[in-house]
Amino acid sequence: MITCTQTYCHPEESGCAEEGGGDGTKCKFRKKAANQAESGKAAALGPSEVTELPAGFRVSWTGSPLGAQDMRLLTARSRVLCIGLVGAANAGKTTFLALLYALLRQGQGIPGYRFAGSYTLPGWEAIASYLTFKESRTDIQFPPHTSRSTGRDEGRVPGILHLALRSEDEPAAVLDVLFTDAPGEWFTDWIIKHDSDTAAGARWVYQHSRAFLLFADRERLTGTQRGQARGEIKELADRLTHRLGSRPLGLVWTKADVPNERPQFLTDISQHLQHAAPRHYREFEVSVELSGADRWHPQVLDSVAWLLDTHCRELGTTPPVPVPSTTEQDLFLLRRQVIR
Ligand SMILES: Nc1nc2c(ncn2[C@@H]2O[C@H](COP(=O)(O)OP(=O)(O)OP(=O)(O)O)[C@@H](O)[C@H]2O)c(=O)[nH]1
Ligand SMILES: [Mg+2]
Repeated sequence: MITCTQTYCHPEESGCAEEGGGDGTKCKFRKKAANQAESGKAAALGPSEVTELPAGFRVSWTGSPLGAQDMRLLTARSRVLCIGLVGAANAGKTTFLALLYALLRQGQGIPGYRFAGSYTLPGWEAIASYLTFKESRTDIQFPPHTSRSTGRDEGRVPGILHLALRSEDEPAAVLDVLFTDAPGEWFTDWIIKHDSDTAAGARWVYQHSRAFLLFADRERLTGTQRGQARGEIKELADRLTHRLGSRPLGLVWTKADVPNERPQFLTDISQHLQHAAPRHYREFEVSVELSGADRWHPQVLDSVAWLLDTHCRELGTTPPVPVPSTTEQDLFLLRRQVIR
């Protein structure tokens, strides 16, 4: 049997760890194991020849963005809400996440929720550090393009950032919220051919997310590529709404600081989405620009709060059955428990 050279990976039991649970046919470690088995060298391998496992790799407390396997740890402890960030390359997805974290770090809150921790603080810091003021620079820097080749998942699972939140209405329960930070190219491939190999990551996001934010780049919608940009957003909207069900969908207009001379393009996209009639739909306008911080920054927090509220409402909680006040029955037997 061909297994894997990596001690933490057991493809025969839980799928390929490198591919986020896939069959591992393309995994470099598995191929290596196969070659070793063929040449009969595998059994002779000494400890120094086995590829070393980087310290802390594949455990959830490294602080790096999570992978599919880590998600299982979270689902074992609580209700997990995965929010899929969908949009073309350069649309502003990673910057949105960086801004969200920078606002939380500054003490601002997601309305109705309290920050209760994160397994991926260094991951958040890594992207937010770009937006953080540095003495040597006065201009805003942005997080780098999310590359399709980086990460340990070979492009099948996005980097996932985690927040633990407590709802002010239900402080006893911790809500684990995951945000996918995937490269825009995945979604472009998904539009072109939804079942292609290169769209596997986008399909993963669609399948695992319980709520979505679709990113529309206002800057691109005013430039020379505006026609193509509008087409892409509409096609992404079609893919998302195809089997959306009751999952909430927020449209995020990014780069709100950039003047848009083609308001018709924006209206057109908005109408297209409303025509598809998602059950829960709202629009938000965001920008990192400090000049419009009062207007644009709160919408980052509001968009997340709206997704969480809508998701929790959709899950529903059974209302307690009212006890009639005039009853002859034993009060002990009438005790009701609301199971959440
Ligand atoms: N003017 C302005 N530009 C922005 C803003 N947010 C992002 N940008 C620009 O858009 C670029 C892309 O932003 P990202 O957040 O990396 O976009 P992304 O969707 O994560 O892109 P991929 O990782 O390639 O999928 C940044 O490098 C900035 O140049 C904004 O609020 N205002
Ligand atoms: Mg990105």
